[in-house]
Amino acid sequence: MTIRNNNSFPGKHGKRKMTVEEFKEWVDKDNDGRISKAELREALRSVGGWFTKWMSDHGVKSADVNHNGFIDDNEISYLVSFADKHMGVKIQVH
Ligand SMILES: [Ca+2]
Repeated sequence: MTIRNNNSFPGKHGKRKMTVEEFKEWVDKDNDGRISKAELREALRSVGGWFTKWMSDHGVKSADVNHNGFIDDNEISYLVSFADKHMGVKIQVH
């Protein structure tokens, strides 16, 4: 397998870098513009994260400032440090 671009997931190779837009595109599977616990959990799973149920609960709770159960566009910045710590993803904030 040849890795030609930065679309491969890290693990042994360090953190994956992406912009907020790319992060959203990756996690927001149904493109409804917000991230649910299930979507976050799926993303965690795809990077081989542990305790994905707990982690996604925790991630959404910590970012969901208006407590509607989803991470909206304006809350996604709160996920940056979570993604950094728990998903091996370095989100580049402009
Ligand atoms: Ca969504």
